[in-house]
Amino acid sequence: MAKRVADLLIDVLVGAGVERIYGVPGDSLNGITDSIRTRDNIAWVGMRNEEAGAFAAGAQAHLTGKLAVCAGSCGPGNMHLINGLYDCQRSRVPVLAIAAQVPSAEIGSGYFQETNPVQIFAGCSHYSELISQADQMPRVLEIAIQTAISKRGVAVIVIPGDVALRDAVEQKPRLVFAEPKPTVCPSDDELSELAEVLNRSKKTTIFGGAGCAGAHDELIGLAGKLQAPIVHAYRGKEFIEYDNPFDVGMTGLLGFSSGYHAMMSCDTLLMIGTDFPYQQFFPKDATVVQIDLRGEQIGRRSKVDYGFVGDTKATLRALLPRLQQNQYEAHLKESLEHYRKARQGLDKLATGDSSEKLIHPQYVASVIDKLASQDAIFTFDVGTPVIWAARYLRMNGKRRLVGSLNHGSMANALPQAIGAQVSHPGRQVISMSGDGGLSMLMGELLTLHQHNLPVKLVVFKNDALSFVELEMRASGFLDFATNLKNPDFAKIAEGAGILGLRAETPDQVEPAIAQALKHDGPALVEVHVSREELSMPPTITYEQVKGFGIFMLKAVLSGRGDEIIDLARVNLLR
Ligand SMILES: Cc1cc2nc3c(=O)[nH]c(=O)nc-3n(C[C@H](O)[C@H](O)[C@H](O)COP(=O)(O)OP(=O)(O)OC[C@H]3O[C@@H](n4cnc5c(N)ncnc54)[C@H](O)[C@@H]3O)c2cc1C
Ligand SMILES: Cc1ncc(C[n+]2csc(CCOP(=O)(O)OP(=O)(O)O)c2C)c(N)n1
Repeated sequence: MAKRVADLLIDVLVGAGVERIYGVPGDSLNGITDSIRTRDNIAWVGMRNEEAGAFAAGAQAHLTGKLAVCAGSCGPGNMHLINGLYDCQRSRVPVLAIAAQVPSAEIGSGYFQETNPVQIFAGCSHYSELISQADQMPRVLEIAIQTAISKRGVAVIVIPGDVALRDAVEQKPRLVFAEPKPTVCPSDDELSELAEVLNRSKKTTIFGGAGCAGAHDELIGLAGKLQAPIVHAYRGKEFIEYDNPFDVGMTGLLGFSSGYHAMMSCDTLLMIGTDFPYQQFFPKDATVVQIDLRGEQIGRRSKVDYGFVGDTKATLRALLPRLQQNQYEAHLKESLEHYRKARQGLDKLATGDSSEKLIHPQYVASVIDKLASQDAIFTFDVGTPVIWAARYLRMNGKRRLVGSLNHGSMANALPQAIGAQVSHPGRQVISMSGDGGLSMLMGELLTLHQHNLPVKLVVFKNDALSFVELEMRASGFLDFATNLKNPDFAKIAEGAGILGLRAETPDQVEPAIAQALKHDGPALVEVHVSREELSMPPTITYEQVKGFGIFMLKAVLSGRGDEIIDLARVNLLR
C-alpha cells in the first residue's frame, strides 16, 4: 500500500524520538490513529479530555526535556487542548499539538465542527500552521518540531482529515541530526564587567530560578565566593534547594520571610535564570544584575543595572575564576539565621496532634514528604496545594516537581501525574490534588484505571475553593461562591476501579498515605483537612492587615461569628 501523509507524519515523529501521543480520537484524526495502530514503536495514550492530554504531554516534556506530543480531533476536540497548551507554552516546554481539521474542501463554509485552529492556537504557540497539501509533509511538521524544541514551547500543526489520508509525496523525514546544544556565554568583556560588579559588592543575594537547572555545583561555588544567600523562585525549587548551605527559601506571597528579607536587604541582587513575576518583591535600591538565556527576559520584572545573556552553567563556569573571595560574612549569616527561624515556624504548623480533631494540610504535606520515595515525582494543584508543596516537600536532586506555576491553571495535578507516570513507569508519582481541582478533570481517574497507572492521589478535601477564599479575605471581600458540596471521593475512586482510602482524623493520615503508597496500582486518599489555614505572606502590609480586619468586621455584621472563631482557632491561636 502506498504511504499516506499520516504515515509519513508518524515516521517523522518516531524519527524525532517521540514514543507516544496523548489524546482523544475522532473522525478527522482517523488517518493518524490508524497509522499508529500498525506500529510498535509509538503508542496512543487515550485520555478522557484533550485538555488533560496537553497537560500530560507538558509534564512529560518538563521531566524529560524532550519533545512531547498531544492531539485533538477537529473543532471541539482540539479546542479542549487549549488550556493545557497555554500551560506548556508559559512553562517553556517543547510540545507539539496535532489539531485535526474539517475536510479541506469544506474549510471556510461554516461546516459542522469547523473552527479556525491556526488562529485559535496562535496565542499559545510559537508556530501554528495548516497543512493543506500532501507535499507540505514532512517540511511543515519538521519546522514545527524545530520551533518547539529550539524556542522551548508549543508548535501546532493543523491538518484536515482528508489531507492526512492522501498519498505522501515525499517518502521519508528530511531532518536527521542530533539536537544542537550550543554554549551561550557572555563575551570576555562582559564577563569582566560582571566580575567587577560582583567583586565590588559586600552584600550580594542570589535569586535563582528554573534556568539554574543542571548548574547546581556552579551555583553553590558562586554563592561560596560571594558569601551570598540563595533565594529561589518556585520553578527553581527542585534544582536549587537541595544540598545547598546557602539556601534561604523562596520569596513571594507564598514564600518564606527569610527569602523576602534576603532580597530586600542586599546591596546587589544577582538574578539568574528566573522570571519570577511579582514586581513588588524586588528591592528598589539595590544594584540589580540579571543573567538569562533569553535577552528578551532581561528587565521584565525589575529594573536592571547590568544584563547578560548566557546559559547559567556556561556563564558561571567562565565567571568563577574571575571572582575574589568576599570576606564579609554578616549578610549570609543573618539570612541563614532568619531562614532557620522561618523554617522552624513553618514546621511547627505541620503537626498531627491526635488530641485535635482538625487535620492540618501542612501535616498532610509533611507526611507525604516523609513517606515518598527519594526519587518521587510530585504534582500539585493550583489552589492551596501549591502552598503546601512549596513549604513541605523537600528536594534532593532526584525528586521532581511539576505544577502549573506560570499559567496557574486549576486541575493540573492529575493530568500532569498521568504524563509523569506514563513517561516514568518505574517512578512513584504523587498528585497533591485540591477537591475543586480534582473534580474539574475527574474523568481522568478513569484514565488511571484504563492504563493501570499507579499514580497516588492525595485529595486535600476542605469543601471549598480555599485559595480563592484566602484571596477574597486578604483583599477585604467576604467569601462568596467558594463552597463545594463534595462527593465521597474515596467511593468515586472505588467506582472507577481505583483503591479509595479516607483519613478523617490526624492519626489516620499516615497509615492511609502509607497504604496508598504501598498499593500496587492507582490509589486515592481523601483527607479531610481544615478549611481555614492561613498562609500568611512573608511581610504583611498595612493594606493586607486592613483586609483581614474588614473581613472579620463584615463577617460579624453578616452574623457569621462561628467562622471567625474557626479562623481564630486554626490560625491566630497556632
Ligand atoms: C497560586 C500561585 C502562587 C504562586 N506564588 C509564588 C510565590 O509566592 N513565589 C514564587 O516564587 N512563585 C510563586 N508562584 C509561581 C510563579 O507564578 C512563577 O511560576 C515562578 O516564580 C517562576 O519561577 P522561575 O522564575 O524559576 O521560572 P520561569 O518563570 O520558568 O523562569 C525561568 C527563566 O530562566 C530562563 N532560563 C531557562 N533556561 C536557562 C538557562 N539554561 N540559563 C539561563 N537562563 C535560563 C528563562 O528564559 C526564564 O527567564 C505561584 C504560582 C501560583 C500558581
Ligand atoms: C481553570 C481555573 N479556574 C479558576 C481558577 C481560579 N482559582 C485559583 S485557585 C482556585 C481554587 C482551587 O480550589 P481547590 O482545588 O479546591 O483547592 P483549595 O484551594 O481549596 O485547596 C480557583 C477557583 C484557576 N486558577 N484556574
